[in-house]
Amino acid sequence: MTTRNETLFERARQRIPAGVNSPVRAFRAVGGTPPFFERASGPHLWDADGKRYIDYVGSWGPMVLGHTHPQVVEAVQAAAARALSFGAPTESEIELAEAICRLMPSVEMVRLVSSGTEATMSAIRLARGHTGRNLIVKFEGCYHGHADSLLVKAGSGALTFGNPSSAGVPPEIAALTLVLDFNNIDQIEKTFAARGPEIACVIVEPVAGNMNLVLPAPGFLDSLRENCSRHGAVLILDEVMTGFRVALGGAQARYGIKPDLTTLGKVIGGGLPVGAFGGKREIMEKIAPLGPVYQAGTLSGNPVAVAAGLATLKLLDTPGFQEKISGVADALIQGLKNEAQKAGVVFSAQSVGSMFGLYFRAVPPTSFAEVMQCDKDRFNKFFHTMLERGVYLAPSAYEAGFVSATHGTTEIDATLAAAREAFKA
Ligand code: KE4
Repeated sequence: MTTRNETLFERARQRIPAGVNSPVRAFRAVGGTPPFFERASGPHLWDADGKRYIDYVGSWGPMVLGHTHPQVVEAVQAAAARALSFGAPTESEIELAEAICRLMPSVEMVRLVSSGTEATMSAIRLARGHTGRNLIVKFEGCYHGHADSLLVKAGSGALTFGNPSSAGVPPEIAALTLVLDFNNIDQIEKTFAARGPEIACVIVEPVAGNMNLVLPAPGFLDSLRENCSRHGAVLILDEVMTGFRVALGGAQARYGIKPDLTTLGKVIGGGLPVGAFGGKREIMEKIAPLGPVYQAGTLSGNPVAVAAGLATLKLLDTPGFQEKISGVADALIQGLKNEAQKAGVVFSAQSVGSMFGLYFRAVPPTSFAEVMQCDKDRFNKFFHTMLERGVYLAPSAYEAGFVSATHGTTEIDATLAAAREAFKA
């Protein structure tokens, strides 16, 4: 019998490439038909066939409060009733900028945009404009959105030129991106020693969440900070995913690193399209119309999206919130490790704040190469067994997972019951 999800997927593929508006949603990493969701509430999603899932994707990070939080929905409805968009300044944009600067003191000034990609693309251009240099450094396995300069990977290794990891990226552009190995301090030292004066910026996910979850090794972020300072390069922490998730002040607060620029997204829009880049005043003042680096956006600071973001940040900034949500992620991780051990499955897991990583590998990976050693096929089988049992994990072995403030013992117990079956499958 054809399910409604299958019918919708077939129809979607007629008019939308692979039937989706973002590649990972097509389930090509795990196979099968993606559920088409119709509504969400708290920790739950319901698909077109009326099936309920416990959600550990959370729209890839934004839904930290849980879905359709009443105060966020109310703020959005009130804003929408006043105006959908002005394309002109509003007080609410000032309030969101002030909130970001208060929660992330390294951010002295901030510009709102409409996606994480816009934020990182603009931050890279700003770093190049500020330094007058062209080379940028990123790390293999880190994802910063789909701007040309950032869709680059290489045979990783110090001083390796980037190769396009997407058609349509001119080799001349990719060649300006150096790709190093995440957590490899030696490569950073060597790269800066050889080419420091040419490097405009380093951009890094301070906790990697796009090659599954990989924590920064001791000294890794410090090495980036020291080398950027010594050579006059801009350190950009891409906190689109980690911002307000691994700690209220983001990874920069958790690990005590002061970046020159920070990029944000996801949580600061509460599920609506908001991104941001910000940091040192002397750098941010190079942005148009103050300075020579151009950047713009029709819907930047959109009042309805800003209302969702403001309401979300206000609710996040309450005593005990981070401790509670981190505790739930930890309970999930410990429970899954126990179930895997009882089933004799080679499995590891870890969490940081409300983000978590699951690995079919004996110990959590500390590098891209180790992530590649995880048993992808075993994950895919686990993923589908969990999906059948109403647990929606990220549809890829190379993505992090997220809990929300609405995930409680009921959801964790149900997840572990499903995992008990999935580990045996
Ligand atoms: P967006 O352009 O998708 O809003 O943000 C790009 C981005 C930038 N930086 C980091 C650290 C990110 O994680 C992202 C986007 N993350 C992916 C999830 N792995 C979004 C999901 C998708 O691409 O559909």
